[in-house]
Amino acid sequence: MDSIVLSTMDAKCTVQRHGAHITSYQRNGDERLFLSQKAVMDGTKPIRGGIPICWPWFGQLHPDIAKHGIAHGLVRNQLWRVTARVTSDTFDSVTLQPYDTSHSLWPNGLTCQLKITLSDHLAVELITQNVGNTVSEFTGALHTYFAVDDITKVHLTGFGAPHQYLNQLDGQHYPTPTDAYIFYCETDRVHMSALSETTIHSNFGGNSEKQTQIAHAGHDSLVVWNPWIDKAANMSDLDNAEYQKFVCIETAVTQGVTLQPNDTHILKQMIY
Ligand code: TA6
Repeated sequence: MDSIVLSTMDAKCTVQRHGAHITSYQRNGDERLFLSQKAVMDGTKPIRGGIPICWPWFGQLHPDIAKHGIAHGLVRNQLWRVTARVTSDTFDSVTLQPYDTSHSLWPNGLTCQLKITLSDHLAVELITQNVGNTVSEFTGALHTYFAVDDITKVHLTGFGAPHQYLNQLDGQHYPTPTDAYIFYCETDRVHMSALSETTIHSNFGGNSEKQTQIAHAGHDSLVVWNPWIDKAANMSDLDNAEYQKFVCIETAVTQGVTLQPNDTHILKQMIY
């Protein structure tokens, strides 16, 4: 698969041109992202793991989803081309945009770019511009799969500010947990809040606790997902036991962004 490798003194990031899909981010040799051993890497389907780009809609949010059934939009399963490549002694960056904008469901007048910058952190920016002359809207997400050693030894912080989350499993809204945010079953939650910093604590309480800090911007929601045992067993591109090895923390716009002509929106996730 055609890929680009960004590198600095102590970090490396691999981006597949298929889907502009980041499949690896290593800092001091420590892999921060999960990539399924069964990920399909021949360009015939979205890659399971890394950072799928969900645009111009998140999940099932397109109004005609029942007709087309395409989850997570039009760009994660197509080839992107490099439009810029800038390197200095402190950062390495690449910008890409999708080749095929001809789909009938592509929003009028909107363009999409992904800018990836590796420095002392990894910054991923999904840039939407309205180059048309009518109002247009979209939803989307940076659907990041973070690597963990054991999902049952993970807890999340940064979700404490009082807000509601939508449980996508039953369609109901709940207050966000006030006790430790841990995982013990299938979890699929859209936190309706622009929380700006979250942390994944792996091997929580153990002597090898690891923290992954994530900053979010341009979002209206954070999505937290783990398929757990049964759903993982029904995913052909995920080994049955691999659900234990990741948690998705997704910087998202799920409430809809309306762009006036000449407006620009940036959805940004920073991984430290
Ligand atoms: O972000 C959570 C979610 O919408 C889940 O409902 C689940 O469908 C997941 O994304 C993965 O979706 P995918 O189409 O990549 O299998």
